[in-house]
Order: sequence, then C-alpha cells, then structure tokens
Amino acid sequence: MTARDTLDLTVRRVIRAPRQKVYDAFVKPELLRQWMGPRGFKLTALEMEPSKGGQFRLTMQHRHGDKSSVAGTYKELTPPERIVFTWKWDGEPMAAVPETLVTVTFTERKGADGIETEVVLLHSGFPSADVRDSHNGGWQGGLNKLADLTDARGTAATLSLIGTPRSTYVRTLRMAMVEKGLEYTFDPTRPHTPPVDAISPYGRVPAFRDGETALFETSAIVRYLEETFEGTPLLPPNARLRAQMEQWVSLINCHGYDAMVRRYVLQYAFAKDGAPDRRAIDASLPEMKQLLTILDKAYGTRNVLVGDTVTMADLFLAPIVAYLLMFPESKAMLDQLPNLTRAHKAIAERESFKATMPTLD
Ligand SMILES: N[C@@H](CCC(=O)N[C@@H](CS)C(=O)NCC(=O)O)C(=O)O
Repeated sequence: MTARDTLDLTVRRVIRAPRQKVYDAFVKPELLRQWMGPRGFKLTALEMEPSKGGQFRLTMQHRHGDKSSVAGTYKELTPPERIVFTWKWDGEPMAAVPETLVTVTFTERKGADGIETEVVLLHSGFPSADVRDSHNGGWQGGLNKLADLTDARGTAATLSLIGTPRSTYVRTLRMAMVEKGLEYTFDPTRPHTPPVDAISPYGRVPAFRDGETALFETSAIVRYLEETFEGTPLLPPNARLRAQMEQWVSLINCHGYDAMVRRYVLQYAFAKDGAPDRRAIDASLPEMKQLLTILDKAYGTRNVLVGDTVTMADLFLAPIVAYLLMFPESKAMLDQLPNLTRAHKAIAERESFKATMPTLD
C-alpha cells in the first residue's frame, strides 16, 4: 500500500494556553500521563524517550477494564512547533492496523481572550475509512483532556452546558455536574435558540458539549459524564439498582414532567394576565397526586429513591419538587406525603441543589 492509497485524519483544537505549555504536555511524561487517551481512559504504563529516534510505549486502560497498548518512534521534535512520531497498536484487534504516522503542529496566536495555541494533529496512513474514523473519537477525547490540563479554566474549557436555569432538566444536569465536582461553562440560553437548535433536534434544553462532542437528552448526558469522569458516582453499583434508577428516571420523563411541570407548574409560571388556566390545572391534579404518592412510597424510610446514595433519579425529581412546593395544590399534596417531603429536605441541603437555585423574578 502506498501513501496515495491511505487515508488521513486531521483533528484541530484551539486551546487557551501558551504554545510551550501545550507542547510540553506532549513531551513531559508526567503531563502526557494526564491526558493521553480518550475520556474515561488512563495511562497505566508509559515509557518514553522524546528525542529524534527515541521510542515510546504506552498502555491506556478504561475505568471498566478495556486496555490497549501502542508504541512508536519519534521522527521529529522541534520545540515548541512540531512533533512527528509513528503509531503502532499492539494487541487484538488493533494490531492488524499497519503502522501510521502522527504529525502535530502548534501555532500560537493572540485570541480575543488572550494567548491561544492551535493544535493540528494529522494522523496519516490509515488503510480504510472505518479505521480512520475509529481514531477520531479517541483523539477528540484526548484533546479535550489536553485542553482541561493546559487551559487555566480546567474542564470549563471543554464542558459547556446550554439552557435556561429555570428548566428542571437543566437544573438536574447542573446538579449532576456539581455532584461530580466538574467545572463547566454555563450558557443560560432559552430553548429554540440557535445555540440549542445546533445540538438538540427538538430545540430543547439542556444541550451540552464536551469539546467537539455534542449531546442532548439529560439522562444520556449524565451517563456520559459517569462513563468519562471520575468523581461521585451518580449511577448505582449493580444492574438491579441501575435498572430501578432507570425506572424512576423514565417515569419522571414519560409521565412526571408532563403532569407536574408542563400541565401544572407552567400554567402558573406563564399565566395570562396573572390568571392561570384553572381547567388545565384541575385536570393535572389527579395524575400528579397519583405520581407523588407512588414516589412517596418509593422513598419509604430512605432519603434516596434507589440504594443508599443520591443517584440520577433523585436529581431528576428534586428540581420538580422544588417548584411543586411553590404552588397551593401541589404544596397541599406534599404536606400529606411525609417521605417525599423528608427526602426533598435532605437533597435541598446539598451543595448541588443550593448552587443551582434559579432566580424566578
Ligand atoms: N427529554 C428531554 C426533555 C428536555 C425538555 O423538555 N426541556 C424543556 C425545559 S425543562 C424544554 O426545552 N422545553 C421547551 C419545549 O418543550 O419546547 C431531556 O431529558 O433533556
């Protein structure tokens, strides 16, 4: 196979950091160790001799066990401008991929927010489009981690959450970020606006980005955070509890939000001339009571819906209950439901709840 028969992958990233700092992250083992590999992977072994003709060998391991090793030879190191190295996978199934070549160039410039570096990573020599494309996610994830490491904003350089703070779903996701200790950039934008529509096909919030990875649907995003970041787990540790958690999330998504928020809270929030639509409110009450009673029973003597720590299910419910406490019929129902009231008081004490309180003027 000649170079003309092979395919290339180019990945670009602008990082708000000086070029030397970004370059160093490629050649200093204590720095490379912190970012090389997709999100969720760590380097469990690294040997490197970053000089022309020197070699490297590294092993990446996912938190759930998957492992891959790669080795290569440095062809060029021109600090802080350019690095060229070969790339050869070891172990099944990637060992079948022939040796490829990685060329990284670093260009510094003055951006609107200070000095920034454009990293252009050209990975060349792939035998097929499938193999090339399978490397894209890996490098994108790696460059996200590189940006987190070298940009003074940390993960807020790559993680951004778009959505109005009053949305219960947006608050759920913001609570998840706080629970996991993740810094992020918050863009308090309403549904059906260009930044949201660019990610969410229904224009709904929250919309989310991790670098080039764009996601919508709150539970999918929380799952992504769980798979890719350390920090407090928000999914229970075993299949039975995870399924139970999913059951509550699904119930809230499919029935709870509609009955409790769309057909009730929003009637008060968007009341025309200060007079809520009584028929709509009255029609939502039986279903709301049924749902709240089910949830009260599910909490029982615990303050969490599943297992013994806060999970995504509690984070889906808390912002809804916070609104229900503000309106008369739902407040009266909650006054009759001691378990749900007690569990809500407990979650309302958490930093994640306090730090995400929307302003309602
Ligand atoms: N299933 C979606 C629901 C998101 C959603 O409905 N968000 C509301 C705000 S709480 C929204 O964007 N509403 C605007 C609309 O429905 O047009 C998720 O889990 O993220």
